[in-house]
Amino acid sequence: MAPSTWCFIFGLIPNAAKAADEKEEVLRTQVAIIGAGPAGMFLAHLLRAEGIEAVVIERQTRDYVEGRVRAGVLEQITVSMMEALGLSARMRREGLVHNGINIAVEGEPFRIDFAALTGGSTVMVYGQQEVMRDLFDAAGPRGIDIVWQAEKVTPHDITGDRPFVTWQKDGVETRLDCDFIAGCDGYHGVSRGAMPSSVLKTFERVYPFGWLGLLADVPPADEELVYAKHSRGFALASMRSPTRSRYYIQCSLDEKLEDWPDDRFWDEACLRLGPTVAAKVTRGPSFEKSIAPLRSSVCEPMRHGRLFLAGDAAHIVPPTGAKGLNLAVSDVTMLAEALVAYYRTNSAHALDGYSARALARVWKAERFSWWYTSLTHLFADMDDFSRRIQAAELDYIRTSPVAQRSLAENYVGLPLS
Ligand code: RFL
Ligand code: PHB
Repeated sequence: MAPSTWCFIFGLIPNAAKAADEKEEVLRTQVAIIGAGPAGMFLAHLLRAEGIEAVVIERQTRDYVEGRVRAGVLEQITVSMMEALGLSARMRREGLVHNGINIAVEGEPFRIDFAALTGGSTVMVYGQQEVMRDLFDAAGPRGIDIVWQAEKVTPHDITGDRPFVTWQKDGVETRLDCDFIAGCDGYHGVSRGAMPSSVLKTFERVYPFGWLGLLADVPPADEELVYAKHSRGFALASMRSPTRSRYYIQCSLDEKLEDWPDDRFWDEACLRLGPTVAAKVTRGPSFEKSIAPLRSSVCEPMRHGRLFLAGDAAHIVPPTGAKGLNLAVSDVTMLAEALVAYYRTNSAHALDGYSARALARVWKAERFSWWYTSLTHLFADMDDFSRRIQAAELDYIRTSPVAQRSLAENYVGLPLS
């Protein structure tokens, strides 16, 4: 690891107790951040901007993290965060500001006008891959330390005064002493599991279907996203740029990618989007195809001792509401504020309030994502009554500005309170 990478380290103490052939180094920082996804990297930038030392420890390579095709829609708070951190130049050039979305019900589209319904709020279509590239590109010049390909990353002594994180890399075991640990390691990370089961409570809904997604270098069907509720299942026409489209269709969980050649995917997506939208769909060869399961999950509390969880490590939403990345941003905004207050005033008051404050916003996004999923997907156990209720609710949204306003307010993102 380059010496400059470790500009924040107070001490490098070889451990004499280890056997001669076992190497160990001991380092120190203020905040150890586990995971270099959106939560970990936004937190690292926020702390760096306030002069707080942090080290990010990531299990994968930069290429792997940057290559994952995930979120596409940024709420206003995420756009503002990119701006406040001085990371918005490319987003402003290449991102697409969207004033609304379309919802197609059994092939008939109608529009939700966010700007008109919310007093001017919009969302930004700018892929998570682009956000990660901007965060990583600026990390080096700003002196943000990232350890890539760290194995066996483990948080220790989280309820004591001196927590630390250990990992292995290139045959060297490293111990990072710190004041706090931020668990930003996603749904499959180690941080949540470090909290005792007697403390942690998980609330969960697993949906009996997934999303089959496709990326292709073809122009989008519409200037805005089209969410489709169809008796064959949900579909979504999204985009990454004026020349790159992202489509999804609801699928069963045991679906196999090899059973979905491009032609079959395009036929099914067009059927569900309906004739008006299908007439504008440009088909083309896919260069990425994947299936994602859908889940709603929240763990409480989001803090135990000196370990703080943020982003997918603490909660998962189904992608229907486009909230996952944005929730990671709101969590770390609150966590960074609390850490700054601690280091400035020596008061733990804001840190003590972090979990409750973050969860209040998380649960509202969970509610919206669950509701929007229930509204637009086909559930195998739906009886005729449920189908009629779903149709009535969609018609209510189509015809009521009051109902549209609530959808719009939640989609563009609730304020941080
Ligand atoms: P991440 O992105 O999972 O990053 C966690 C990082 O931690 C690393 N890690 C470890 N590092 C060290 N040691 C360990 N033991 C580790 N275990 C894991 C991982 O390698 C990874 O780099 O979590 P984070 O930062 O909380 O960010 C969450 C978002 O990535 C996620 O919520 C969004 O992608 C969700 N999402 C969407 N969110 C939106 O806001 N808008 C959208 O339009 C949107 N669309 C989507 C989505 C997610 C999707 N999928 C595939 C789940 C569409 C899809 C299809
Ligand atoms: C995407 O473009 O990947 C996307 C957009 C909106 C969603 C989910 C995913 O609700």
